[in-house]
Amino acid sequence: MHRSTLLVVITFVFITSLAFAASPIQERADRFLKLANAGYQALYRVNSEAQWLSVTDVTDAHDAAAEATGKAYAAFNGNPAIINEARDLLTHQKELNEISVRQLKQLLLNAAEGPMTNRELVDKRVEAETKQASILNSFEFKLNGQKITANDIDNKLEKSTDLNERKAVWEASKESGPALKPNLVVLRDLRNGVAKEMKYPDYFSLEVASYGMTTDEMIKMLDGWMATVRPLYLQLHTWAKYKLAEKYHQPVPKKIPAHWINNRWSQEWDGLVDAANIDKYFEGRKPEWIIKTAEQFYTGLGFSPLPKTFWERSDLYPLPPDSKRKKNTHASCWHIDLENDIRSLQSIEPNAKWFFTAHHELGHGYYFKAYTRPEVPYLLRTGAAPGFHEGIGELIALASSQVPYLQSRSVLPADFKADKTAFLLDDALARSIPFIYFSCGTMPHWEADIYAHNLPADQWNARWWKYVSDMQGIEPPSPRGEEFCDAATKTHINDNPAYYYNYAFATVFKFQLHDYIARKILHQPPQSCNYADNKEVGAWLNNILKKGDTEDWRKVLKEATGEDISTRAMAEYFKPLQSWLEEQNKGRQIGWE
Ligand code: X8Z
Ligand code: ZN
Repeated sequence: MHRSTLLVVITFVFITSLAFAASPIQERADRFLKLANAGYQALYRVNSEAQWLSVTDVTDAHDAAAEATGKAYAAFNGNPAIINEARDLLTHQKELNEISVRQLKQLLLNAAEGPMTNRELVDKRVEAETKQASILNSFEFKLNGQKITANDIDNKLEKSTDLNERKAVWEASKESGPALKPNLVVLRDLRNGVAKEMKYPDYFSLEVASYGMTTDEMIKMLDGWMATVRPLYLQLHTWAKYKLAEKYHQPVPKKIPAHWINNRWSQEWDGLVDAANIDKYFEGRKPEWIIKTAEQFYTGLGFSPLPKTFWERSDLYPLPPDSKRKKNTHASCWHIDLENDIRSLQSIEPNAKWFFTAHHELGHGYYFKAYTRPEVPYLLRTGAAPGFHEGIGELIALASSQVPYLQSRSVLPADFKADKTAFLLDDALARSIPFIYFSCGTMPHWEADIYAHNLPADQWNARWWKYVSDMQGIEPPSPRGEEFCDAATKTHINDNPAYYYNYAFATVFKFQLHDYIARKILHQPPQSCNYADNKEVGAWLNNILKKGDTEDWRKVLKEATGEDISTRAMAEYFKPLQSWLEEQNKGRQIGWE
């Protein structure tokens, strides 16, 4: 080789190695993040184990353990050394790769849940959180002095046509509110306190920061979604109240009394469409069959079976009536160690509602599984946004409710003739449109009021019912004073604060994903299609899931569907209903104003 050529080659090698060698700042970040990830995963596991025990078997000893590990978890995540190093490295953001920047930001979000710059405050928060969970998870509902489970409440509201009985059951379901309120008032200040310690204006703002949004931006997005589907909601509301008035032999009211609706919070309006009621097809089936069929949904798409430990460690079925054990009755799915220890907590009974819920919960489980890979650091083993996690669950719940799928799994007979309008109407009522007004309206507005706007505690129930009334068009069976705290009867208000708008996001998002899958992959009508055993659908979904939180949620959504977040797909899905409802509602007073 000629000498000058050699010189050129050496210079080239030198320059390229400089370009590819990590900068000192990147090296510092890599070393720091390696340690931070290891510590985070270790404490996450220890804490999750203790939290799991405390919600599946509520005892003083389990509460004490959960409180201790909660403090240890915060002591690591909120350690000033971690906060300072993450902040300092972020001042060099431009010199760092994207995945490092995302981890550093996540470290600061985690720290803000328990910043040890104010240890006393953090300890108090952990203690109050543990206490609230314990009250919630061990609360015993009573009807006429007799113990009644949450499933029994739901089943009674599903079946009873006696309005006096319905009112009594509905009122019984609100009894947990007064028990939960005093400590929720304490928690409001403690949650705001930790957020403020890290310079967030309030706790609601800290939670929406996962979307890169402010409280006002989030509320504006939610209000926008409500506005776009309002004409359809007003038609559905009108149709439903006439239907219910007929069912209960009552005059047609302006707003719908809450105890007329099967759901305790009127969040979903199940059981209004007889021709779409498929509960009878679940009678006599085993709860085990429900969860196995849900797993089969995912394995059919090409995902691997759930780990053996899922079946050994999950807590999936209701407790026997004489059981001394107390457990949380709301469904959830847990990534205990951010590796392969995945568990679900449910109380599955053989009905349609639990069938869809089981599909939803495994959506979380399969999301965990997909991003559990070396390329995704522990700190980013979460959804691209929290609403993505809920959205995947909701997408599969939607897919699991469609007639061709139910037929392919022999839930419905092969010759079942579906009344398409009835099923679409039930889809809207039971899984989508009224839910938008609860999840975009009542819940986030009320929580923004208590956290961001410091609503005095003696106005909490009045404000709750103002939103239920104005936004959902629902009224309580009789006046509800401040001796009640009806918001606190909703699980998430206690143990998943400032989170519920994620289900609103999930609802809008699920229709976008579903629309893409139905039209572009399956070439079937979105209102009636079948994902069963389609590997292409699985591969497409896996592309979203496997990323975890390594990329911005807007980019992930756009790359997958070509769209930004919007109600377009949801509105198109239900378009055939609008004119049908207008026809049915001819001559009726629309809405409640
Ligand atoms: O809480 C849930 C899931 C657990 S992540 C069962 N959902 C919301 C609720 O029940 O209020 C699913 C949809 C709405
Ligand atoms: Zn969920």
